[in-house]
Amino acid sequence: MNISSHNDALLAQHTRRLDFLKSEVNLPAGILQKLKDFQIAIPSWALGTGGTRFGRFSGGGEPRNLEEKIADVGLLHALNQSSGAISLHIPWDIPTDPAAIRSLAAQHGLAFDAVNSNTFQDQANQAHSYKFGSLQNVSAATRKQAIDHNIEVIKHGVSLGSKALTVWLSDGSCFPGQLNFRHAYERTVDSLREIYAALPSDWALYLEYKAYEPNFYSTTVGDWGASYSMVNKLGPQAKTLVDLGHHLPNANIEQIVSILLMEGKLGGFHFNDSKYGDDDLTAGSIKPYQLFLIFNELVDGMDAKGMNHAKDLGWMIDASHNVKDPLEDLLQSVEAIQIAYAQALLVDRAALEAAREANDVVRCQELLQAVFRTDVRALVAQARLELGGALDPIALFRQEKMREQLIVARGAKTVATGL
Ligand code: RM4
Ligand code: MN
Ligand code: MN
Repeated sequence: MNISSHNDALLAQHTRRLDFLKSEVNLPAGILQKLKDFQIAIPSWALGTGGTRFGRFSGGGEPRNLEEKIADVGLLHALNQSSGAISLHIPWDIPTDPAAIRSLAAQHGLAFDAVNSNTFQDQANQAHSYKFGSLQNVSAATRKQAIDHNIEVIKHGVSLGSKALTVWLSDGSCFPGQLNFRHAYERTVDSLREIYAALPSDWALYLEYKAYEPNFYSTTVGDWGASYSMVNKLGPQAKTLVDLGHHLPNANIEQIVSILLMEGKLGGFHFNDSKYGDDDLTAGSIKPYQLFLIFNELVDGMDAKGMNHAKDLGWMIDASHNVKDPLEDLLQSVEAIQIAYAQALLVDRAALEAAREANDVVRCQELLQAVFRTDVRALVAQARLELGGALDPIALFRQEKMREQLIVARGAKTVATGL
């Protein structure tokens, strides 16, 4: 991959854009370093084409195993220098030889982010079915199987150097009357306590919530209130994970984020975007202003607590769909996240606070929207350039015919494990 000749060809145009941005806004000291430090984990299940329940249209050259998934994330990271971690879903991606997998990832400059358990599907040879739930199940044996699976996932994570377990439960009910809500909640908390007890002391447990799907009447961890109350019962290492697609329509996600962060219970993120539900579309593709407002709260809340932006929360993408090249899509998501983060760093917080104290609603909006309407792409590109990445990762991906090369190497009909 010839990054430097690609960058040389674009340098004059890039410099012009960056100079213009610098002439328009005051860049706060350290902003480039913050952008350079900010890494976003890529989910191992997003490297193949995502299907829907109606079909799946493979794009060809999909990774056939964990090694090839790591190579794909390595490719992304080489292009953008901002995708320095991979988040694994077990059992879709079991590391059979952890030492070899670890060293392969290290060769690509990648770390292992949170590991994800899966008790929303039955696996071959599984003794008990999750049809009626896992951690909430009325059967103690089924609950134990699900608990043991989560503990197994922690062990895989430990072998790779991960530091967090993400638990997303599809548990709930499809019809009124099917479930005793209190019993389901209590059983879930009791099961989570057993998983929590198996966490290494430097690990976190992220409990993700989701309003609906695959259950359509109730979800046991259905909103941030349910997750928050549960993680509070578990202990300090348990936190809530916010997946942007998991809310009911029009939910004020930035306010949820702000409160969880203030309470010290925000663990991390699954970035994606949506028009209707858990659509898992490219981050920033539908509601970029919302993404900016979320980052605005994140930066404000993290600074209020003196937190390290890059390290103190888990930043992950959780997107997967069926019409784009997954690698190009992930490059777009990472860039959208960085743009929102960069813009949030540009907000004049003192002026915003003063306007709030003066009840100057108009000025508040002006301050935020002035930043949102500033084109910071050159700044994000500069961070990439300084790290040795490509000025225009998608253009380079296409110029070098990377997908075509993957198809030659892996075949046109490969199907990655995942959704
Ligand atoms: C769920 C949730 C989880 C993800 C699965 C594949 O909707 O977002 O985080 O692991 O999908
Ligand atoms: Mn998710
Ligand atoms: Mn989801």
